[in-house]
Amino acid sequence: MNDGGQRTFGPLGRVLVIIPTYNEAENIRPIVARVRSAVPEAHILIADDNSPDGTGKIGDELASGDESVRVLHRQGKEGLGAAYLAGFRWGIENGYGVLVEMDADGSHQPEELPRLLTALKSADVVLGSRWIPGGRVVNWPKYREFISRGGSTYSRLLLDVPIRDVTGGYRAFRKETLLGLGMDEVASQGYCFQVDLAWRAVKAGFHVVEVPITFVERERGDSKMSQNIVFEAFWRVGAWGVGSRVNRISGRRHN
Ligand SMILES: Nc1nc2c(ncn2[C@@H]2O[C@H](COP(=O)(O)OP(=O)(O)OP(=O)(O)O)[C@@H](O)[C@H]2O)c(=O)[nH]1
Ligand SMILES: [Mg+2]
Repeated sequence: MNDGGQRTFGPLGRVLVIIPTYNEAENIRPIVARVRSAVPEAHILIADDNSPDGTGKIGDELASGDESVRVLHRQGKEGLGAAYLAGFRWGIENGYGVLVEMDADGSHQPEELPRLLTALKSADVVLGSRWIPGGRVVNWPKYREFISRGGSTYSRLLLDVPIRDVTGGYRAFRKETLLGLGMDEVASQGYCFQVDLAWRAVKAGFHVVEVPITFVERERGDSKMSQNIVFEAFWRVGAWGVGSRVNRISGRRHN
């Protein structure tokens, strides 16, 4: 990972906050209002997977009254990773310089976004981190903390990434970072999607910075977290870790 010490970083450009949604009807209005007031100059893209509860329609209502809000209507539920990739592409095509990942359920507090954006002035990507000093979680049962901390430790050790919170989903990327990390080859979903992007950023030599955040457990609506998502992350990260070690060893033999 690049330490960023010698680098000069260009201006940030326009900011797009991408909010993926699936059945977040109760959450979408409050989260959009909070982003608008915390970072008024940022624009918002709601990436909705045709939520049966009408989240997309509420998004359209918000967009009709506010030029800064747009909705990307997707055909059906394809997972968080696919929604973010579509949002990143839309943002890059539409001239945004900074692409932010933020959940709809309030876990990622918009009021903390200015700190992430400030850090991005001298970084290629900024990760909101629960597991560095100053970071914390509010209202999480012990088992969630165990899965999250365990998943980060597992990924950090297997993939050799010097990041404390590898699975977190509150992030700010420069456009150039997304274009340089091989976004088009990303196929993973859920937590694994976040690990995948972080690992790619490190491997590509980008300067990755963690900023402490307070993660607040969702108060309204249902979680889309599932055992499958945890399991996917477990086996994919395991396979990547083994694969990269085998490559390193066979590379050494051939040199
Ligand atoms: N577009 C889209 N968004 C999704 C999909 N799955 C989850 N999301 C959104 O991704 C964000 C994170 O999902 P959550 O259910 O909050 O996952 P989580 O934070 O691991 O689980 P909780 O802690 O229980 O909230 C939320 O804004 C969801 O609405 C999906 O398939 N498509
Ligand atoms: Mg959540």
